[in-house]
Amino acid sequence: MKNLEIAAIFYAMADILELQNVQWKPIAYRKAARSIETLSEPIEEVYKRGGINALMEIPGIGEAIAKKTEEYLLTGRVAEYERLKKKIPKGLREIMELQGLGPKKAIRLYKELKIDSIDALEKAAREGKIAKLEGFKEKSEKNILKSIEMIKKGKERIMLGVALPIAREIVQELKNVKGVKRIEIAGSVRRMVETIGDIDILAEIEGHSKEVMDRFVALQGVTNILAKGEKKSMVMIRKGKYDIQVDLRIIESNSFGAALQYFTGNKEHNIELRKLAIAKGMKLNEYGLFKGDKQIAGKEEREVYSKLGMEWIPPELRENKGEIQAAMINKLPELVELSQIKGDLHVHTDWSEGTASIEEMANAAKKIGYEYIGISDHSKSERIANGLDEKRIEQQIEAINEIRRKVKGIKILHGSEVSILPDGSLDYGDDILKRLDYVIAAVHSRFKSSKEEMTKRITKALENKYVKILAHPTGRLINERMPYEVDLDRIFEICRDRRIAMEINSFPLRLDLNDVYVRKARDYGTMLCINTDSHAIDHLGYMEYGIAVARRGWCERKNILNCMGHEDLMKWLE
Ligand code: DGT
Ligand code: CA
Ligand code: CA
Repeated sequence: MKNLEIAAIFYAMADILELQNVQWKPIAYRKAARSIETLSEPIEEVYKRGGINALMEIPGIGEAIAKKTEEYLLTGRVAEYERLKKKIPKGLREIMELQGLGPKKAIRLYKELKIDSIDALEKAAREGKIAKLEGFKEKSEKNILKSIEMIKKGKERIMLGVALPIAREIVQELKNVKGVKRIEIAGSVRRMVETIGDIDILAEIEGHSKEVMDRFVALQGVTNILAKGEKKSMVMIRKGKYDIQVDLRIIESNSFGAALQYFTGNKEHNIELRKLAIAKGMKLNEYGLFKGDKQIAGKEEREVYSKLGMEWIPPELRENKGEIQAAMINKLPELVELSQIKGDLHVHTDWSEGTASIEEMANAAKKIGYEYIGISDHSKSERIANGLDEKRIEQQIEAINEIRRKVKGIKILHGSEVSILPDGSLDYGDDILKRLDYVIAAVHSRFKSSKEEMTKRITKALENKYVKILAHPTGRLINERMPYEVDLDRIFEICRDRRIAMEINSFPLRLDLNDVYVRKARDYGTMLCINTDSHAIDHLGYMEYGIAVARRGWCERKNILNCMGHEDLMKWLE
């Protein structure tokens, strides 16, 4: 429902107009905004029912505002608002759009503290000036700093789900250039970090590097050549709205393994290895492992680790978080692998907001080689997502029974992504829940609740015996929305004790739980479940990103619910 979005725009327009000392209009916009935000039905429904005339029946909405509302519903923006935004300082506009602050407070900061840029805002927040204003608290100061940090990061770091395909495409393209013997992705992409600063690629060339460098700087999407040399070139590549830097280094055959190790990082891991080498009377750098002047390893990465006296360490673990110590005593975990996944339990279809039918999804999962797929559309309060009310989910039960008869070779489970309502109750009664194979509980609203409230809310939902999975447990969207506050340690314990799996949501924008929390959950002995949250057939392939998170969280097969075969899974669900 778009009520709050539209109200926010009218509030913002009122604020800007007020800032420009325009009379009356601000009052009218505020009145409309208040009226829209307290409307009991989605404004898009009102519009569908009777167009502009129906909108004008809403108290406080005249023709002009009704037209702007229509414009927003049809195009997702209000031109007048965009125009107004241009009239105020750019910095102030950025501040107005800052998450958790909003236009009203931004304008007060501008008027009362002359804050007209993100930098000025950051400074004021750090100096504690904001908390002193009426209506602002220390907590708002902290939130402001968090949001600033996030947009600063967001401007430079790109989701793994965007960077990895770009990196692979480049490698694929350059692989075929004459003379290329080895070519590998290094850096954070190889470690499968959730966001990427730049892409690092290493290549070994027979003969001269000119041809590969020429091809590299002429790749599709290159907008800027930052450097072009025999040994190293750097370019900026644009894909859609993303700009990312790519570095290509040419490495000698004898050093390729050492360079791959060095440029995979991370830095802390490298520093620790180098210290270890020194302690053993050796020297480690990007050219090799040396004893005196003699190179004792360097051609292959595995040699570097083995000559240092340890197992080869999977790139996902290379963060200096205990992996070196574990590798030295042969105690690295046997990390879970994509091929061990037996099914996907969080999948949407065209019954709610997905684009494919149940049958199409099931067939696609079968093609991947899964034993089972769990259909889990939205519950009734997710109205924008076309969530299923009781009647429709009853119909879906029938439909799935039908499809089970038709589609052989894969088990179709019937689940539901049931919203956890603000009071912690679930969006369906037990009479519906008990008829499903499993229930995924999920928070989709009121993200700004206090930690206590949110913990209480989720805890209550987890008391329902039909809940088997807690979806995207922190609600964060990478570079877009902060995680909500919740006592995760408490939730890890409850889920462990009640045998509820916590989701590793593989959707690239989510990756929720993240690697750090996954490792914690694993240490608690809490079961995890890697799901894609697919809204289309293509999305089933996101499983790879969830696997990366699980691996970075030190998970083995036994920690992951959907590594179970169908029979074991059904027992577990009981
Ligand atoms: P990113 O690009 O921010 O996502 O992260 P990385 O890890 O790809 O970092 P990047 O591109 O700056 O450097 C690639 C790798 O090169 C890094 O993971 C470790 C290595 N490296 C870079 N600078 C240093 C350094 O000063 N010391 C050591 N030991 N290694 C370094
Ligand atoms: Ca990098
Ligand atoms: Ca780099």
